[in-house]
Amino acid sequence: MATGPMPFKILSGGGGEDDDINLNRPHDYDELIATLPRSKLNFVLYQNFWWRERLLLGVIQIQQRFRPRPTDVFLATIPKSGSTWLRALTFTIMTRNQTPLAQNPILSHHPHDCVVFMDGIFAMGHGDKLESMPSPRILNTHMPYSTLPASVADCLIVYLCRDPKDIAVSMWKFLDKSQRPDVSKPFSFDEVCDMFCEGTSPYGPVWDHALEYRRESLRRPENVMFLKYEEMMEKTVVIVKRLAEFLGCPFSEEEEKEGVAEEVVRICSFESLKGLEVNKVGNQGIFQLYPNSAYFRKGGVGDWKNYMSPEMAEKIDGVMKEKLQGSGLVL
Ligand code: PAP
Repeated sequence: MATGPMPFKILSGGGGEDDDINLNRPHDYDELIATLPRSKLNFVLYQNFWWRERLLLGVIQIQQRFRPRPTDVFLATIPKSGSTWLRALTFTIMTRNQTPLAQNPILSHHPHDCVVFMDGIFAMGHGDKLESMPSPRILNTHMPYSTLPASVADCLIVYLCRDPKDIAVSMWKFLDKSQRPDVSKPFSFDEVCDMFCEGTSPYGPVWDHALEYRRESLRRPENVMFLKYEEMMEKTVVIVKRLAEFLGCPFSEEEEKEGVAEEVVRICSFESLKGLEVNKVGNQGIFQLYPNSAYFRKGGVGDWKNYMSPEMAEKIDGVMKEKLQGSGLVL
């Protein structure tokens, strides 16, 4: 029997909007939702962070029912910070000895089918399916650290953050790709930028999200690794080697000689993944709302310059500077 991380296509054979009927809905869920403050763009405030309503149900179920295993690896991000890249790299690093690299499942499965989005699986009422996954499980989440079950402290967590200006553009462009007209472009680009400044972006405030994980990574560096998309772009091989060490599967001397880390980086690069047939066709995402290809838009740093006014960029930078003052973190 195969062990270790494996592709996990929970939606194989279909899946659509009707799948978000969650049969495990707590009886007082609607009452709770009705009491929560709402943002202008209709996100709800729960435990100091802003959530999409349909995903909050999954979050509450994770808090009530999910039992992390000490061998679990969590990949935590704010949406559009590079989770697809981090999932691909982590999965490939951890499975590199199960098959020759040229046959690694990352080349035949979408990265989101190799590493599941835990919050979405629970939101759909399929949380129990995670129980049958072999260890070590790799699980992606957007949940802030303080909202995860306390026992994740025993697990490994990799956090990836990104310049909020690039996140805003990425999110705006992503919404445009939705298969559902009422989801596509519900807000203007300026509204998206403003919600990052106000702290009401999904899973935000973006500064608190990053600060919580950063604090944990400073306190317990052996358990929590803190990464920045921009630094990963600059020195991918160096960071991939560090990531492998952190995950407990460092590249051996022989692998160093053979350039295995470099090959992992190449396989998981934006150009490589975007070019794969499996990532060009079909739909993805917990509610099958987005085409597989939507997760590979442009890749890279600084695309905000092509969309954002200098005034808006200054505004976002100013808010981040103020909120992160004294922390040593720059976003
Ligand atoms: P998610 O939150 O829906 O999972 P996520 O993968 O975090 O999305 O973010 C998508 C961004 O990562 C896209 O950025 P862009 O819109 O600025 O282009 C996407 O292009 C980028 N991305 C995807 N794969 C890679 C990769 N292999 N290397 C670098 N960037 C990538």
